Formats: sequence, C-alpha cells, structure tokens
Amino acid sequence: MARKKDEQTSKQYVCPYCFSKVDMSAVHFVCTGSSCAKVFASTVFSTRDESKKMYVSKDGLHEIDYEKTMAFGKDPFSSNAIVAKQHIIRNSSGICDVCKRPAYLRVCPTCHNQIPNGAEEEGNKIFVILGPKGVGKSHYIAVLINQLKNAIATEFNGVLNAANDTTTIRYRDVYYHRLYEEKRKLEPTLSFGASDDSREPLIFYFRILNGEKPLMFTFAFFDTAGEDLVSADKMRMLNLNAFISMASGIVYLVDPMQVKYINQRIHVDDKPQVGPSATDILNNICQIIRNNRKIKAKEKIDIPIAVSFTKSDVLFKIPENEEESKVLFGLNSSLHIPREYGKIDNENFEQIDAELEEYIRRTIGPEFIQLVNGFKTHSYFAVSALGCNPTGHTLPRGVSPMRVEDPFIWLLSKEGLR
Ligand SMILES: Nc1nc2c(ncn2[C@@H]2O[C@H](COP(=O)(O)OP(=O)(O)OP(=O)(O)O)[C@@H](O)[C@H]2O)c(=O)[nH]1
Ligand SMILES: [Mg+2]
Ligand SMILES: [Zn+2]
Ligand SMILES: [Zn+2]
Repeated sequence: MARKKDEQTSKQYVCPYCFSKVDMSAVHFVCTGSSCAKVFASTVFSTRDESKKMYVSKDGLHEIDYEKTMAFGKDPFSSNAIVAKQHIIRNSSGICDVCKRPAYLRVCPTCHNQIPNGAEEEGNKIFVILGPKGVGKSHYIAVLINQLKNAIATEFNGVLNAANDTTTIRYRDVYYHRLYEEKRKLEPTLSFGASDDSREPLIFYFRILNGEKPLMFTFAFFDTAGEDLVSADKMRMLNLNAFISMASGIVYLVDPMQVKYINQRIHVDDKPQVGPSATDILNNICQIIRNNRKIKAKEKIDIPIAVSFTKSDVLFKIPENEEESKVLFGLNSSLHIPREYGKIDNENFEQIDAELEEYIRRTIGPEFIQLVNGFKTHSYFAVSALGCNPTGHTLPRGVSPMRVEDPFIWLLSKEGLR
C-alpha cells in the first residue's frame, strides 16, 4: 500500500499554465452542475461563513475563483476578482460539497486550470521556446504550430489539439489570420507588464499513436517579448524562471543577422541591427536553471536544448564577395539534404549539428559553444519560418517554411518518439 502511494506521488505533473508542480493526490475539482456555484455563493453569504468569504463576491451573487485571481496577480476582494462559472471543490474527494454528486473535472490547485485525463499515466512534457528581441520567436511559433498540426501530425501519425478555447482563439486571431490569410508580418510582442493576455501560454496537446503505447506531449508556447529575457532580474520578477526551469526541452533561438560577425559581412535588405550577445542571454538562462534546479557549476544541465538559427533563408543566398561567403552556408551544406520522412533521421541531424557547431564557433565564438556544452543533451539546427526575407510589412507570396520542425522532432525523440 505504502509503495503504491510512493509511486503515485513520485509521478510529476507540471501545470503548463502556472508552472507549479502539482501533487496529483491534492488536486481540486470543478462540479459541472449548473447551479452549484450560485447555491454555494448564496449559502456562504446567508450563513456569514467567515472562513469562506474570499470565495464569494460582496453581493453574494457569485462564487469567486480566489486562486485563479491570485495566479493572475489581481486582488480577489476588488472588482477584478475572477468569477467562477462552475463550483470549485477545494479538496481531492472528487465529490461536490453542494450537490453531493461526483465531479470528474480535475484542476490545478494553484491556478484552477484543467488537468487533462491521463496526466498521471502519461505525465506531461513541456517544451519552451526562448530567444532575445526580434529573433523571430512569434513568426516561428505561428508557423511551427501550423506545421505540427498539418505535416508532422500526418508524418508521425499524431494529432495536435489546442488544450482550451483561449488557445484556439488566440492562435487564430493573433497569428494564423494575420500571417496566413492577410499575408502580413506579425507585430513585435508586448512586454509582460504591458499586456495581460500574453501571461498565458498557448497550450497544445500532441498525441502520437505510433507504436504500442500512445505518447502524449504538452507544448506550452510562451511568446515572451524578447526584451523580457535580457535581464535575469526581470525574468525572476515575471516568474519566467519557473517556466524555464520546469521545461522538458528548450528551443533557444538565435538570429544570425544579429550576430556581429555575420551582420558585418552579409548583404540583405532591411537587415536588423547587431543584437545583444546571444552568449549573455543564454548565460542568464543557464544561471536561472542552475539556481532553480540546484545544479552545481560542474554538473551539466539535464534539460535537452535545441539551439536554432532562425531566418536561415538569408544564409542560402549567392555570395556577392569573398567576405560574405564566409558567413553563408554554400551549396555543399548538409542543410540541403532533406531528413528522411516518417522517422527520426539521426544521421541527418548529426551532420547538421557538426556543421553548425563549426559555423557557430567561427561566427559567434567558442564561449557560446562552451555554454551549450553545459547542457547534457544539445544539438544545433537552422530554421526559417518564412522561407524568404520580407521587405516591408506584407508577404505577397505567403510563407514557405524550411526545417521549422527539426528541433521539435529531435526533442521529441529524446522523450520517446521513434
Ligand atoms: N528572413 C527572415 N526574416 C524573418 C523570419 N521570421 C521573422 N523574420 C523577421 O524578423 C522580424 C522579427 O520577428 P518576430 O517573430 O516578430 O520576432 P520576435 O522574436 O517575436 O520579436 P519580439 O516579440 O520583439 O521579441 C520580423 O518582423 C521579420 O521581419 C524568417 O523566417 N526569415
Ligand atoms: Mg514576438
Ligand atoms: Zn455540484
Ligand atoms: Zn496551475
């Protein structure tokens, strides 16, 4: 009996909304009964039950989701308090204390977002995408989701589903509609403090039915504003540290044109300026993970990292001179060799990894390689969300992505995808 309990508690579920570790034996429930929230509010209000007054609005008409309100950093006793549409059961009995019927909808005790069925057997793997300002995160996320949903799901016999309506609507309105239908570039992402809705990541479940046992992955795409990643203090303030430290895999993006050595040699229209050092930002991220997970300086970080060049379309151009050819990929690059369809093509990934490591050593510097070597499992990739360099605000020919899925296929292979 004791052993069973141990096994149960050792299974870790990380809430992809608030990034707290959830003890699966102490979850909360939601009752789907249509009147329980109202009955609960009026009962607490009429009996003047002081111990529960934070769960009811001042007029006694609504149940308040105290925990979710707090998770959003709002005052539960003000008009900003979030109303609970359905009654919340704040214990793990699974029985509604109002209607006495069993409740089946489990929620995270910290933020009251839903916990999917099968969370304890399948666990959850959260993958995150990070990178400094203007590196191409938003475009990458927009295109990656579309690729995963269509091409990759078919290739690996899987399905990609949004975890909730907010994700569906936000992906459609903020990303898909603008990029694929209006054929316009996305705007820079607002800093955390400036917009509330960016606080919640886009969450998708990717279920793969290949093999004997289905595999389930959670993707939490947190479209951070690049400026929020520049200082370790700011990251701590925004709770980005929990988000990063709890990840099962990291995709770290680097814009080649923001690298000084490359920027000085490459000739392209609308070239971005040299950016903050990719090494410094990765160093911040490493420090945060080491502090949070208590990993000593000599030990390696046990989260796989896929370091990926964005906008790699610009590196395939025909060189205009000798200097420029030093920073371009050339005709013999392994990046021209397509990966094999429907399987993990490790040979292809290893070739690309070796070529890019050399390229990065030359262009960014050995300190960067050294930092990446501080991760037990790492590999280099080059992607392009748009497939071409946009001039102006529109994309008249639409998007033609290149290798955007490579880093994810590689990360998934580290978590059991075959
Ligand atoms: N050539 C090329 N340019 C790209 C590509 N993706 C993005 N860009 C350019 O890079 C700019 C910045 O891309 P975003 O996706 O907005 O970058 P971000 O990392 O989200 O930036 P912040 O939200 O400000 O942190 C875009 O406006 C495009 O001009 C690509 O695949 N190829
Ligand atoms: Mg952005
Ligand atoms: Zn009920
Ligand atoms: Zn939560």
